[in-house]
Formats: sequence, structure tokens, C-alpha cells
Amino acid sequence: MDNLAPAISPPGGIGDSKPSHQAVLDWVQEVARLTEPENIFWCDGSEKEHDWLLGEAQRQGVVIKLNEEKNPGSYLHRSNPNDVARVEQFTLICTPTQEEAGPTNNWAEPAETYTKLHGMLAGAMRGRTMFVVPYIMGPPDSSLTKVGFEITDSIYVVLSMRIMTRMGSIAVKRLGTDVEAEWNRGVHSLLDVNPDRRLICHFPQDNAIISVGSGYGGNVLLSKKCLALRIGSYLARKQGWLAEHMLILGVESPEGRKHYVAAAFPSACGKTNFAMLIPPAHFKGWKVTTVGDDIAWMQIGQDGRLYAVNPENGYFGVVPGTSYKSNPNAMKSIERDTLYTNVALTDDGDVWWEGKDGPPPASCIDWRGNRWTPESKEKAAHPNSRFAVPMRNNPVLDADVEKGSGVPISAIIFGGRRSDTMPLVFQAFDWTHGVYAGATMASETTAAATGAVGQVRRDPMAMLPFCGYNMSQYFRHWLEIGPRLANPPLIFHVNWFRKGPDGKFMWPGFGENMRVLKWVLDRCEGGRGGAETEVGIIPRPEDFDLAELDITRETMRELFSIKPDEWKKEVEAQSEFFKTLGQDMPRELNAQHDKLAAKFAK
Ligand code: GTP
Ligand code: SPV
Ligand code: MN
Repeated sequence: MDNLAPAISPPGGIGDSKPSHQAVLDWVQEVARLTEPENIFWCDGSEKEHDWLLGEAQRQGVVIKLNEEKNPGSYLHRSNPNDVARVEQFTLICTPTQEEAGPTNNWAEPAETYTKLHGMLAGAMRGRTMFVVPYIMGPPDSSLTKVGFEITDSIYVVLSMRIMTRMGSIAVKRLGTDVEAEWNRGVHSLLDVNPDRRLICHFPQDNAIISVGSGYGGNVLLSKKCLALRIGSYLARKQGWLAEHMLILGVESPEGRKHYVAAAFPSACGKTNFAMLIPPAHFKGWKVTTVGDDIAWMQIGQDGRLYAVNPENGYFGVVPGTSYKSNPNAMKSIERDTLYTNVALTDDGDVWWEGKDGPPPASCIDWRGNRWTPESKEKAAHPNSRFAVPMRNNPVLDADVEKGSGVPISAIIFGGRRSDTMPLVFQAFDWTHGVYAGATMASETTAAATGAVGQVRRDPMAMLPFCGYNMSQYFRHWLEIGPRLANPPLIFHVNWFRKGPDGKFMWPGFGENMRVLKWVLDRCEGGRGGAETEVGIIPRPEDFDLAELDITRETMRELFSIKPDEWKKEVEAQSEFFKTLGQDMPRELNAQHDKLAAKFAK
């Protein structure tokens, strides 16, 4: 078999910054004995190291350098076509009992799974370099910040981790020499990138992750979904905080009043776009800033408010559909220093994707490496192609993104991709009802995970693929947080994706979502009113600013309509979902369900 990742030999002064923490050294030796790499590369995150690794990655064809004029400092990586998204069916939570993982997770017995993985990893890095990547998740001076080490045989992973996390000596320093300190052990090997030998395994009790057989995104950047969400949610429950699949944005009025909002939408349902929103002209003087675009870690502050930090240091964003029209701030962010995965390459070394501004190129190389023309049947860029870019490139990065104590959250928004049933926005009656709205969230599946696209499934709080323990316990944890907050955020539910009879989205979305955000803020400030419906509070026409927007009253009525026939089905589907969660479901949520069901039982 070809060696997918031949060893590299760094010159002196590169790859040799071995930490002194004994437990780290012991663990690395143990993994090296098992995987038998040709050499070990200790990453320090320096510029010098980065430059050298980029050279090697190009030499090996792992990345292609893009046209320096058009895309300074940017590169393209193509993953194996069998390996282009998260694999939920091969993602395992390995807790001592199945009960702890709960019915929404794929569970496996830890000892057996370790044995199986060790079998797969035996000799897996022969002829390869084993990289040791130290990183932290969270701002350097936050009490929530966690240290992780990822061992990998993929240069692409190293290059990506340097963008997505605070990587290198900063983590080694933070860990110090205390052998008792908490840190995450992550082991990744490409093996032979074979779907039959692909497993993403989490051992929450051991704060450990082992990922084999993939080279793509969330499967292998172990900091992200694996640590910050799956292991993170497990630690959060134990330690009394929240690890959520949420963007965090700041929004400032022309008068200088500022709020922060956190929002959970499932994968490829608009978090990055919402986090970088540019208000339409009518909202002159309003500013939206980004704290995070995918993950929020939140804790209760001394003043009884909820405070959020973004554990990440970069964005791993969906490329297709990104344009100066839909998301100018994302476009500006990726003008330089970007590592693309699975987009198309033009003959002049530029990148292209479906939905980019301007006409398609007459000819280019598609994400698989084949010649593509506008006549081709296949997409030039994979629907789940991604950019990885440092968050400092974002022109609207929030000033408090590095603040260790986090930013105070005024509102939490849940939302899914629903072509019917769900109104544009509603406010939950109270915390418990808000938890219910999050717990019963559903969304059409997207290309972010392998499998069918466009099927409605329950995705509670956008955490279905990311909650590292029993979902009922997770709901209980949420229910318990509320009363501990003297000043809890208000909770809302949105749906940008409702369709009209013509099958088109009724709401223009993107920047126009500012109008929804504005109503949310008005509610937080106790200003504007709303009307109570069966499912929550919705804005009355006079509460909702539509100035300078070309939309009919009829469409607005449709967007906010609560249709009893649709809701009867919805209530039924929610009830089916709760049944699958078993006996442990918090009574409060079942009570919420019964209350809602009664309103539609006619
Ligand atoms: P992950 O990175 O997978 O977690 O995705 P995400 O939630 O950050 O989604 P993202 O912002 O990347 O958007 C995903 C897709 O939804 C893109 O194709 C966007 O163009 C599209 N999208 C985002 N916001 C809107 C919106 O308001 N309306 C419509 N119609 N589409 C949107
Ligand atoms: C998601 O699917 O929610 C992502 C992309 O953010 S990945 O990191 O691949 O999970
Ligand atoms: Mn995501």
C-alpha cells in the first residue's frame, strides 16, 4: 500500500520543542510504541515551523499553493472523495454504560473499543512522521480554557489546527508541570483513509479521543466537535457550565447600546452567516460583530448573567454560497491566509465555487482534481467544501473576543431549516419553555454530514451529533441552569428557511435577518410588543421593522402563520422524539409538550 503520509525530516531547530510535562511525554511515548512512526515532530506553533511545514505539504501534494496575487498566503487541500464530511454513524461515545451515552449516541464499550483501536493503530505510522500538536481552547486568560494535545500523522491537520486553535508553546506553558492538571489526549491517524476503518471515538471519562481512517475536518481537527463539544459538553455538565453549538455575535445600536446574542443552528444552517451579518442600509449606524461562528462555552457570571467565550481561534466555514453579496465579511476574511478544502481550482491558481460572485470559469479543476466546465453535471466545489481562516482576518471581529470572562448574553436563539410549520421568529414564554423549544428543534439534514440531505430530523439545540452524554440529562442540565441565573437571557426560535407555494424561500435572509435580531433586542430591552400565539410570542406587524424591504404583507402573514394542521403533525413528531429518549426525560418538558398538544387538540 502507498504511504499516504511519508515522513519528513526537519532541520535542527524545527520540530524539536519537546515539552517537559511528564504525563504528556509518557503518553506520547506510549502512542509512539504502538504506532511506530519514523520520527516525532513536536510543534511549537512558530512562524518558522509553519513556513517549513507548508513547504513540505506542497512537496507532498497535500496542499496546492494558490495564486499569490489573488490569494496571498492561501492553499487548497483535496480530501479523499470518500471522506468529505462528518460521519455520524462512525462517531462513538464510549462511556462505561450505554445509559450514560444515551439513545441519541452510538455507544461502544470503552475497553473493547480501546482494544479494537489499538489493533488498528498498531504500526499505523510506520514510515510516517508523528506530529504532536499542543493547543488551547478558549482565550488565554479564561477560567474555562482547556488544554489539548493532538497526535496526528497528517500535515493538513497540523496546518488546520494552527488556524483553528491557539496552538504551540502557549499550550505547553498553560499546562505547566502539574501532573494532576486536566488536559485532553487526542490521537489521530489517517490509516489508509478507508471508510471501513473509520471511527471517531470519545472517552469522556478519560478526557480522550481517538480518530482513525479520516482526513477531513470535524472528524480529525479533534479540538472542534470532539473536544469543544462532545467532551466539552460532558465536562460542562460535571463542572456546571454549558458547551454549545452556537455562534456568538455582538450588536450595537447607533446610540452605543450593546448586546450579545448566542444562536444554535444545526450544521450548514447559517451560523457563520448570522455571526458576520451586515445590517441593511435602513439600519444605519447599527453594527454587528463576531465573537464566534460555531461554538460557545458559557458560564454563570457573578452578576447572575450568562457569559460566553468562543473556544476557537479560526473559522471552518461552508464555502458554497459564500459571496460578496451573501456574506461580504466572510469574503474579506478569506482574501488571505486561507486553507481551503475541496473547492475548485482555476487555471490561474484561483479558487472557485458554486455561488461565488461573477460567472463560472470557462474551465477549471473540480474538487476531485478532474477537468470541469459549466456543462459538467457534477458540482465543481463539494457542497461541504470549507475554508479555514484565522478569526483575526474578520473585519468585524468583536473587540472582546479575547476577554477571559466572556461576553454577557442577552438572548439565546434556536433555529432550524424548516420549509414549513416554523414561523420566522417566536419568543419562548420563559426559560423552561425556551428549553423545550430547543429540545424539540428539528432541521432538514445538510451536506455537513454524510447521508441523505433535506430530511427533517430532530436536532435538539443543534447538538444531536455533538452531545457527549445522555440527551435527557443534557436537557436536565439546561433546565437547572435557568433558575441559577438571576438575569437569564430571553430565548427565541427562528426559521430563515420557510418556503412558499413556489418552493422558494419566503424570507430574504442574510443581512435582512437584522430585522429579526432587532425585534429580539427590543424584547430584551422591554421595548416592543408582541402577540401571544399557541407556540410563543411573535411580533405584531407594528412591532417588526420592514422599512425599505420589498416583501408583501401576504408573505409576511405566511412567514408568521401558525397552521394547526402542520402543528398537529409537529406536536406528534415531537412526542415521537421524546419517546425515543426514554424514561429519564425531565417531567417539565413532558409537561410543556402536553400543554402545547392540548392547544392543537381540536
Ligand atoms: P456549519 O459550519 O456547518 O456549522 O454551518 P453554519 O451553521 O455556520 O452555516 P453557514 O452560515 O455556513 O450557512 C450554510 C448555508 O446556508 C450556506 O449555503 C448559506 O448561504 C446558507 N444560509 C445562511 N444564512 C442564510 C439565510 O439567512 N437564508 C438562506 N436562505 N440561506 C442562508
Ligand atoms: C459542522 O458540521 O457543524 C461543522 C463542520 O462545523 S465540522 O467541523 O466538519 O464538523
Ligand atoms: Mn458547525
